[in-house]
Amino acid sequence: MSNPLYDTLFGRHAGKTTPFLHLENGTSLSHADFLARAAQLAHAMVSLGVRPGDRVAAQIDKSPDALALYAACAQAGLVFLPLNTGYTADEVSYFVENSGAALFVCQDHRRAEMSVLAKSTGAFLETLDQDQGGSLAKRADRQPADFDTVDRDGDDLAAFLYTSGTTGRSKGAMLTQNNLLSNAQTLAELWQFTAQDVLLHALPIFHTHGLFVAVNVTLAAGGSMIFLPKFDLDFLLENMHRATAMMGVPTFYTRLLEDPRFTRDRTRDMRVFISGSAPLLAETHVQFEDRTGHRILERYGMTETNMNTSNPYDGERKAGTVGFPLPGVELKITDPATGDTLANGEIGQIEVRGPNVFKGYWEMPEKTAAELRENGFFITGDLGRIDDDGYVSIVGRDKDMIISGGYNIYPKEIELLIDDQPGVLESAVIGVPHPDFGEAVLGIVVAKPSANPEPDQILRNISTSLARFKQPRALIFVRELPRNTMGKVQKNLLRKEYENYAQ
Ligand code: MCA
Ligand code: AMP
Repeated sequence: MSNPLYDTLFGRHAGKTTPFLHLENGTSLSHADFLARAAQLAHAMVSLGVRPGDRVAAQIDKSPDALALYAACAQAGLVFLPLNTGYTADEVSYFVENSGAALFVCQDHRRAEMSVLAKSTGAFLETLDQDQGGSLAKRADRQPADFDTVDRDGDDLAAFLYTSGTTGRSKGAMLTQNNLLSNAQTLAELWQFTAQDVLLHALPIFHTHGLFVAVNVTLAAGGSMIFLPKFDLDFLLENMHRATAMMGVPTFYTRLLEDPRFTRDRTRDMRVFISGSAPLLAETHVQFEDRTGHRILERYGMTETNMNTSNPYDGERKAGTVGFPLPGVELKITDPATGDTLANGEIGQIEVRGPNVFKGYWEMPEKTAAELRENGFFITGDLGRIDDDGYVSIVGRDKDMIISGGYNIYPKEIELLIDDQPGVLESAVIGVPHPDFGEAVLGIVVAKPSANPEPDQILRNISTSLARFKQPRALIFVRELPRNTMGKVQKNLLRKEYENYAQ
């Protein structure tokens, strides 16, 4: 009997009374208490009728219980499907319906709003809140604190994460136990994590970075985490001396650097700062080293593949690069037209293959076939090059995507909503440089002849269907969109024209 993901990341910490989570209020939760709670949550879900292989969608605030729900899913052989808390009910309904989730766990205050969608999809609806609140927590309180781990194979699904596409429809990336486990073990070893490490955890846990990198690496090494509900600059500054490592998106690092309280002295006890999810500007890398003496370790990953490359722990961390392919991961640069491998120094599409690469998109065989080659190489949609020392750089994207504060935003989804508004002929949504978020969303709109739509009204209308972080910061009306001879909108020209808009 075995369950590789649960046994390796969670089960082996059974009985440990040392702290696993250090909480904001000064208390801590031991490994043993955390696992007992996970077991109670596993029982609670099973008591509802949820069975191995079922999907559990969760749109819940970050808390020890939220993390225990992930462990509970692993233990009960359920497929965990975490969702951004910023998503509107419209957005969530697609994920719950498309995944065929058997259970949807939401924030307690949104129960009424979500009950319609749960009814229409047939999913059980439960709630979970911070401080062990919510109906699932109450159900769990009455359950035994140990649970017979469900047998799983490394190739069984462990998680679904939805990632948007250029067509505007989200795809459920199916991740297996082995995908998650192999990556966690590789990274823990590469970044030299040990049981003595204390990770400053301020990322959300509904995406790869906060959950499958930060949490899984800590679990693989047996370390602990200072577990914050969200990014909080003051808390980070005051508590950095208690930590040894931090993982963050570039916005974390630029925000720290903007604060004069962030000094070399505060980072004295830190071992490593890791960045990813969005490009880290070389100048941020340099400023960070000047201020603290630490060289940020940048790595590169995707929802479909977890992590692909990393700068070395020992050895040169080259600013502006994402380092080397991880041990066990093959990476090549290919010609987008022919698929042929290009020589070092040439720019092409990045393809990766390894135990980290997902199983495909849920119920989307054509999309899977278009991106995942039969030989196992996944076409990332990123453009890059490999230098003569073997360092990979990302130089652009083949896919039309904006990264704002580490969140990915697909313009098509927003354009479809704007184009539907009264008086709008068409639109193009672009990312422009933003000092805090890296990129900000801007909508360029063409009105129908003789129509005069109000930008604020359009923004209000689409806000009910779109998470706040995806909403354009502004709409700019133009007479027409620039197009090439094929009729395709030239977003590069728009990005150039409005490059200073958000600065
Ligand atoms: C918040 N807002 C945002 C964002 N976050 N707008 C655009 N982009 C964002 N990322 C909105 C808020 O709703 C608010 O709107 C306003 O901006 C100001 O909010 P603020 O308080 O400054 O923001 P915050 O709460 O401090 O959040 C910023 C943040 C957060 C800490 C950077 O977005 C964050 O934790 N990002 C991490 C994302 C992440 O984990 N990505 C990993 C994906 P209003 O105007 O109403 O006030 S995994 C991945 O990409 C791959 C696999 C990988 O390689 O890791
Ligand atoms: P996601 O859709 O959340 O999986 O986002 C993955 C995408 O984020 C990648 O395909 C890259 O475009 C981008 N990304 C992740 N890490 C980095 C990085 N270190 N530098 C530049 N882009 C990155």
